Amino acid sequence: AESNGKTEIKFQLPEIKFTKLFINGEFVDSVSGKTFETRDPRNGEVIAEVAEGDKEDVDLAVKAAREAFDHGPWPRMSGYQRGRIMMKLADLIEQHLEELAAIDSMDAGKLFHIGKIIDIPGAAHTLRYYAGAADKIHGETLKMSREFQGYTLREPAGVVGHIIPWNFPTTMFFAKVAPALAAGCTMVVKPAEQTPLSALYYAHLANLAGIPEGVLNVVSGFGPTAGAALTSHMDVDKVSFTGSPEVGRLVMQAAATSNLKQVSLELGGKSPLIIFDDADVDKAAELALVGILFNKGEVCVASSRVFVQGGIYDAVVEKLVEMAKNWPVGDPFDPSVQQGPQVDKVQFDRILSYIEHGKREGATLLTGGNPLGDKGYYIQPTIFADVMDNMMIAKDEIFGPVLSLMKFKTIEEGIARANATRYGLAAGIVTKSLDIANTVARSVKAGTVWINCYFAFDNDAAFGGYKMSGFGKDNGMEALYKYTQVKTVVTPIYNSPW
Ligand code: TXE
Repeated sequence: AESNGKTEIKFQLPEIKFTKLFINGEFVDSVSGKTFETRDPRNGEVIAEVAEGDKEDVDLAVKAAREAFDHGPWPRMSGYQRGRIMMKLADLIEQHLEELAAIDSMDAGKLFHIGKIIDIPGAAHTLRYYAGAADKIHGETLKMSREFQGYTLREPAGVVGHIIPWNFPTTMFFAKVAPALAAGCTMVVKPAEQTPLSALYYAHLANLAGIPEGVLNVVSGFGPTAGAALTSHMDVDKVSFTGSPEVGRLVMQAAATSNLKQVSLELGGKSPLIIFDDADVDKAAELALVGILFNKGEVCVASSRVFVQGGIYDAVVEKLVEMAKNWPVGDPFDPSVQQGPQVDKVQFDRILSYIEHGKREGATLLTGGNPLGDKGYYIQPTIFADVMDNMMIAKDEIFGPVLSLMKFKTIEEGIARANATRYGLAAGIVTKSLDIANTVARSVKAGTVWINCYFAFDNDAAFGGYKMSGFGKDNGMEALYKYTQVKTVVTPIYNSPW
């Protein structure tokens, strides 16, 4: 298919049913009565008016979560019971699969056919993974001196604030909510202002599944108001944040100047994919291209810096450019399309300005570089070559379909340049050599390393950053433990034989 970005597919869009805040088991208007618009990035048109939560609404939501934590059934019921309710929520999500995938496509410009097989079923899987873990949260028996015996309890962390971004509205919602639910926490979720719709729908489904009132509250609204109120709240015990490094700093500051709440941050990246001379050219080019274009480059682990060793540089570049030119961009409801519109005008303009920077800084534009069509926020797959490590396009997270290509000679050079970034979220290695793969995997400073694959996520695979990509993991048992706190209990022991 030709890249076009013009055709808008006729698709029966779902009716938007949930646009109010969900607090203490009920959908309510914001205290101020204010609403904000959420728009369809295919055409910039308003989809719905959504309740705009602010400090007063966050206060009410935190109060409900506090009450549910201190006196409600959720932290007190057995892990097995919590797990059963979470399983029910997973079933409900699958029953509404098409509708939910369509909502994220309208709200975020995500591919409908991918949403149906990855994002939405993935949310159900995540819930089931943590549901199964809810009755297996163990402490340890401690090896203390003969006079004492001790053990640890893993208790729920308390009231949690989750602040989530717009690139994976469903995946991020459950990556944070599911382990926190399993641990027995209660919570307030602040979805991104660009994509509040599926989060509000999940509040409804959670209610249907039997999650008690006050356990899962959703307050839609903006970052500096609703988000900041959550991070500086004296009665929130922990904040889990995914977003930009700039806001990550504000989250830590707010935690520091309020009640020193625990914080975990996932702040994006500038992930290297390092392709060695012995790699299969077609496979390497495909990994590099999908690595940057999946979800239109709005991916925190996007392979935005591709390092290719001198011996196969020309061959990989030729293949990459050919594939990029034929990459189908267009309406996310079209099943033949691989790239939809950027989430909003702000991101669209930001990406285009980075492309201009790249040109001005002297990188060679091999393909793309322009918007597509006359409506909506579509951008051509864009590849720059001759990118120097100190150029802005090599340093900043662009969060769009823009790839920077770099040529390297030795393994040492590849490792050093891959690590020459303030970020450290993920890295990819393409090689047939076990020695190279092992050496690079251990040398690269990143929270996830993919060898001869990319985007290989799993509920069981802990995910999070090194360096300025943040700290604290999503996924895996690590994420479950993140929502617990460890208590050590000690008793004296008399006449121990050992
Ligand atoms: O992020 P923000 P933006 C990166 C990506 C992108 C850039 C800017 O490079 O281009 O950040 O995106 C909430 N207190 N990532 O501006 O503002 C906000 O409402 C509390 C990478 O959209 O960080 C939203 O819910 N919360 C990233 C969330 O923070 C605040 C995903 C993220 O928005 C707040 C998204 C405040 N003061 C962007 N200000 C990833 N790691 O995948 C904003 N928010």
